[in-house]
Amino acid sequence: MADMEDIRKAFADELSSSETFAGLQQLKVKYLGKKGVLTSRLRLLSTIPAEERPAYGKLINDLKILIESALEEKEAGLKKTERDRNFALEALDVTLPGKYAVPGRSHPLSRVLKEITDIFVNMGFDVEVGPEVELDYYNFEALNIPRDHPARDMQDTFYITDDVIMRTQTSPVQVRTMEKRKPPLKIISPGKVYRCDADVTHSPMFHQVEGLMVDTDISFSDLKGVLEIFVHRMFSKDTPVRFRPSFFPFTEPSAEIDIGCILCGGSGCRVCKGSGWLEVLGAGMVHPRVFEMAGYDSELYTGFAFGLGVERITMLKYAIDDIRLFYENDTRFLRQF
Ligand code: 2NM
Repeated sequence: MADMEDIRKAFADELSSSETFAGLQQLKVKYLGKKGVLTSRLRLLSTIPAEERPAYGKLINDLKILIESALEEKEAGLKKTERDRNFALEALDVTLPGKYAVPGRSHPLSRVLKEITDIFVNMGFDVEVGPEVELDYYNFEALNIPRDHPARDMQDTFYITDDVIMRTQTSPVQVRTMEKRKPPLKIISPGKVYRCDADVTHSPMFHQVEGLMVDTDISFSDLKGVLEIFVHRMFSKDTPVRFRPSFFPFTEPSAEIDIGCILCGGSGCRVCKGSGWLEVLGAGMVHPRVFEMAGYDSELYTGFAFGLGVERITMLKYAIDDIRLFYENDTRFLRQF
């Protein structure tokens, strides 16, 4: 009987140092299992005098019940500890600020290019594109630009080989289009162009939109009407427009188109250099030699062409004073549009 008390003490010690479910399982097997401490004691009952058996049996049974409930209690405690730890790990602080994904937006040049394209597409122009690495023939020769023209200088043009260059304008696309399509033709060609030049208003790569309209009776009035509509839709309905005589090798006559300064309203400022006018487009009636080289009969067809710089229009429209801001991808600049 004294033995029972030793067993209880041994169990209590082992239980208090057992902190895992596996440890509890081992204790259960050790004390209550088929070959466990208590089970073997029960088997010994038959070897003791019959009158002592009930009392000894009761002692074993009471200890068995005590061990069972102690194990259950400890297991419940372990479960609670584990659950509390998991709750703490999974805790969600609903008062924390949310994580924002800053939405993307189009680049100001992309937006203005789309506005320009939409205006001409609404007037019935098709969009044509072509290579940025271009033959000297399409970029200069076919546009009536003479061999000694300053634009052909190595200083101004990126040469790949003697007769392959980075295009300096998108007009080669117009020539390529004339070679594959017959009039009537109404096209614009937007895209990247390259010139060896860099300062606050010039970038070695920039964007242009050039336009061309050809048919049997296209006149300078058509050019004026189309470009006036463009200016009024691009800027505002009451923007003044003026056509000034100019010169380009590929057009005759040629003109430069100014709009009333949108920054000072025409009174004169730093941007319009006091003149009250801003130059926004170059244009003219396509030179007969350009038509002939492209395979169009210059006796039958007439047409006008024009060109504009997307960066320049965007800088004027949003009063941006440094062209490099467009290419730096600084979101403090880009998120303002
Ligand atoms: C300009 C100004 C004037 C132009 C001419 C042609 C072509 F191919 F038809 F001859 N395309 N673009 C042109 C005319 C471009 O840019 C300032």
